[in-house]
Amino acid sequence: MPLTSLDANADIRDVVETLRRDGAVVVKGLVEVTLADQIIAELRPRLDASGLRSSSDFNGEKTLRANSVLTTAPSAAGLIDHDMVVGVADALLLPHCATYQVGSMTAIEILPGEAAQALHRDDSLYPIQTAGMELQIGVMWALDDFSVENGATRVVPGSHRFIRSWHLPDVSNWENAVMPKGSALFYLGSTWHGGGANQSNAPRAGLINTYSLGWLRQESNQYLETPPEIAAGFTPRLRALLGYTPHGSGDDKIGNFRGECAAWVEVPPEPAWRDERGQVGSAADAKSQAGV
Ligand SMILES: O=C(O)CCC(=O)C(=O)O
Repeated sequence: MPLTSLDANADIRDVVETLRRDGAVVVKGLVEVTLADQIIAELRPRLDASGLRSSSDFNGEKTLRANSVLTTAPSAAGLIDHDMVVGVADALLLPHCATYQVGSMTAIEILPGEAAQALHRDDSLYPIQTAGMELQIGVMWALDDFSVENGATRVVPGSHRFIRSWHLPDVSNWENAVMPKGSALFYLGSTWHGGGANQSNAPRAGLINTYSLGWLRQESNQYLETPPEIAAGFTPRLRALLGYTPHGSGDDKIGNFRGECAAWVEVPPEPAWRDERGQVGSAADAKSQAGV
C-alpha cells in the first residue's frame, strides 16, 4: 500500500481519515523551509556537542539526537503546537482523554553511513492495548528534504491494524516517507516505522514529536525538558501541551482529574505548610482557613 501525500491546504478531516485508514500520512510543505532551517541552526551546537550521547543499537551509532528541544530551539514551538497537528490530535486523542500532552520531542539527525533502524511501534512503551483507542500519535517534521537515499522514515502502511503480540508481524512492506523540507509525516502510535538507512553523503535531520493521552505518563518528562521558567515564555496552548495543565477538572464525575500541581505554574505555588494532622497544604490555604 503506498503512503498517501496531501498538500498543506488539505482539510484536517482528510488527514484524520487517511491516518485512520493507513496509519500514516505525509502533509507536504506544512511550514516554510526557512523555519526548518532556523530550527536546525538553533539545534546545531547541541547536536554537534552531545548528539551521540544517546547512541545505541536502537537509536543508531551514527545518529545525532537532542531532547529538551524547546530550551535550545524555541522556534520549534511553531511545529509542536501547529494548528494542523493540534487539529489531528484533537480528533484522534480527545475521544479518549480530557487533555492530551507531548509525550516526547526528539531532534534526530541521521548521518551518512547509518544503517536502517529496527521497525517498531511507539505505543509499545505502554503495556495496554484497547481496540479503537490510539494511545498516542507521532509527527515527524522534515528539517531536510527526506529521500530514499538519505534515510527518509520507513513506514509500514496499514500496520496499525496488526495484532499486538510477541510474534513479529510481517513488516517487510515498508515505504520511505519521501517529503520536502518543511513537510510532516503523521503516524499513529500503533503504526510500525523506523529511521531509514542514510546512503547519501549528507545528513538527514528531522524532529519527532509525540502526543499521548493525558492520563498516561509522558514518555519523556516534559516538565524537566522544558522547565517552568522556560515554559512561561510560550503560549498557554503550548504550555498545556507540555503538560502544564491538569487532566480533567475537579468536577469530573469519572475521576479523570490528575496532575493538579501543574496548574500552579503560572502563579508559582507558595511554600507548603503542614498542619497539626500532618496534612500538607499551601500557604494560601492556611490563610483562608485562618480567615485572613
Ligand atoms: O528518524 C526517523 O526517521 C525515525 C526515528 C524513530 O522512529 C525513533 O527513533 O523512534
